[in-house]
Amino acid sequence: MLWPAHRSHVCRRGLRSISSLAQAQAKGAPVDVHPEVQDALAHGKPVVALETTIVTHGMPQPTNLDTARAVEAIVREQGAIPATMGIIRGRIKIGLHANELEHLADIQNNTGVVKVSRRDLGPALALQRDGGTTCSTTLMFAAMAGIKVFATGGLGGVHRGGQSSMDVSADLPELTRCPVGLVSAGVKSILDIGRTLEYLETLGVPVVSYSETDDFPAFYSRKSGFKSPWRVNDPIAAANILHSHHQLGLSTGALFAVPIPWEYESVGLQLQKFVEQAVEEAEQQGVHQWGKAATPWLLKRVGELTAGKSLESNVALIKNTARVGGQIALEYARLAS
Ligand code: PSU
Ligand code: MN
Repeated sequence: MLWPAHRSHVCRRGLRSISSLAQAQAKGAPVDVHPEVQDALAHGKPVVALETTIVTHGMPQPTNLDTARAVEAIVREQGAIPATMGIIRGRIKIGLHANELEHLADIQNNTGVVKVSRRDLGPALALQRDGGTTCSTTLMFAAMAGIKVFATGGLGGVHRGGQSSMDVSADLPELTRCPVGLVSAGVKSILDIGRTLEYLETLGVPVVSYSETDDFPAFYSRKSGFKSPWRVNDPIAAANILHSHHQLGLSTGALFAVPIPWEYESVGLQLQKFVEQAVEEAEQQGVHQWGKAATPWLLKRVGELTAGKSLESNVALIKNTARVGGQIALEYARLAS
């Protein structure tokens, strides 16, 4: 029996991640869209969403701000408009002004700035906090605005021991609710990469290596030892995958895993033993009790142990994902027009 139209509507509403921008704004939600982003969305121009937890909690100063600006510039060079997300005094910003980005980059050493994932959103807005958006909230704001591509360094995942600690990033289920292509250099080997891929399969999220091989990359290095179920190697094919989701009304996004450029591969292999050391130290110190502080601590510790080498690789891989993200956004805009 066919479901009455209103039933399927209710059903879809139940699954939806977040209101559309127009609906949220009609209810007076504190959301501001950068005029340049607004113009691009209104005219079907390509837009790439960017996150800010990497700015507020993922990288030290001044590399955090330098990288955020460089990544915006790379997106522009591809012909797309960057929409760097953030929360400023309890307002969602879809596209930060230059001074707002500087503000978020500046306050990371103070206590004021919060790492905001889905569960933190209501409190951060109501209490008028400043916040960096994780992949989960960046996906939500992209979906809200109708942005189809999001570029970042590393997606969160299942932490080592996550099968008992249940420390699984809110980034993963968010990919089931936001029809957005997330372009990252895979997930970091501070995580349990195998279980992260298993979980994405359970959630029904396609994982696609953006590469000449189907190796799933491990952030600092091009291979994790695991394979992606799918592989593409050009922006048109990637955009077609997103377009298929759109045509079917699928609520799921897709993960495009772009390996770090070749010249960083040998450094990446050297970094691996320090990643293992940081994970061991975290376990000894009781990482499970730290909640959302676990990932920033691990990133910082790997940076210290590698005397900044990991940071150089991190900057290189995010510039690379921004380039690919810009190209995919361009092709998607052509398909959708
Ligand atoms: N991985 C990185 N750098 C980062 C992050 C992940 O290599 O800065 C950030 C991203 O914003 C990601 C978040 O969404 O950490 C995941 O945190 P958690 O593991 O607490 O869910
Ligand atoms: Mn966690």
